[in-house]
Amino acid sequence: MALSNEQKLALFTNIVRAMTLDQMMMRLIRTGRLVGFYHEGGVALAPSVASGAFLRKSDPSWPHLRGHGVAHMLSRGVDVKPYFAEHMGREAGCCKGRTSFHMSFPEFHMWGASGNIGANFPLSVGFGFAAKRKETGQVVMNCSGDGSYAEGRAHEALLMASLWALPIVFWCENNQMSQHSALADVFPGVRVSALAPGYGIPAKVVDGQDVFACGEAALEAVAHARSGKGPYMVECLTVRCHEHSVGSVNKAGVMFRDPEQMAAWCRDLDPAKLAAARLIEDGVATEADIAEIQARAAKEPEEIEAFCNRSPATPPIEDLVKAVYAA
Ligand SMILES: Cc1ncc(C[n+]2csc(CCOP(=O)(O)OP(=O)(O)O)c2C)c(N)n1
Repeated sequence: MALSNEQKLALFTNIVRAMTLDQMMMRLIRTGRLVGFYHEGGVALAPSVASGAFLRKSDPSWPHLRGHGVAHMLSRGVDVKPYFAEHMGREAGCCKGRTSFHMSFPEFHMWGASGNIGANFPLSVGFGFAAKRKETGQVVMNCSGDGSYAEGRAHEALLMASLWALPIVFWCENNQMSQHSALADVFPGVRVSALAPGYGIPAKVVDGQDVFACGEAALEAVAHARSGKGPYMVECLTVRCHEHSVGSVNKAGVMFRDPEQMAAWCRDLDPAKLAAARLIEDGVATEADIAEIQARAAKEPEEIEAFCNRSPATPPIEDLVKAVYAA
């Protein structure tokens, strides 16, 4: 399915915003202002930005953990300021700054990425079943990494979604790593989407560095599921050009992957740069248009940080214990 110029510009705007905010998170954690740890998105955010671009507000979706789902949230039009405030331990946070990064946005039917990787698969089946039974017309967007597909519940979900022809998009953001394990070491076969035909589910593999290819796949997958034809799988092939997370203890200082290879990916596979070149080449935008979009995105971190800083941090102990139900 072809994208309109307007849709391409929206995808481009959001990949620039997502990558800018990802770097903001990295600055926050490196300067001790972000509580906990952060899973850098880097050059792997194009699939995330496309995932929610063609959903309706009432469609349930699950972000993937990478980049803490910010790119998924932007794609759905969520205001991410309270989410940043939550990360910074501020009262203005989604949960008054008392938690971590597993936040839900019920108004958008966007549910928190679970700390339990793969937990969304059975829940997607539940949402899909309800949508079909109640004839709501909703589509469920089940985002995950490749890691979840090594779990039994992902396979049960694929089977049930197919048997009952549920309106679910299985959106796999495959960076070929799960934490410190390479996909090739834990997964038989070359492609996660090779599972789909076995379950009778149509599937598509796309270049995860190409935000427009990801967008076209999202458009097609959502239209398929919405039309009552059952589930659809999209595998977006991307890379992780840094270690799994920042902020967790690494006493041994071990690097699990080749730093030179990762630096080359960061340099050569930047989806925002690739998309900008395409927009200019195809006459969809001028250099000045691109610069304007980049300048607007560059201002966002300041606005978000000002919002967070206006809100008090570190509540008194009496207030903190009010949120503790058992100890
Ligand atoms: C059930 C479960 N097993 C293990 C973990 C530890 N863990 C956290 S993130 C992660 C990697 C997940 O890989 P993938 O879904 O491919 O996402 P990626 O980090 O590569 O973006 C793992 C194994 C967990 N959180 N939950």
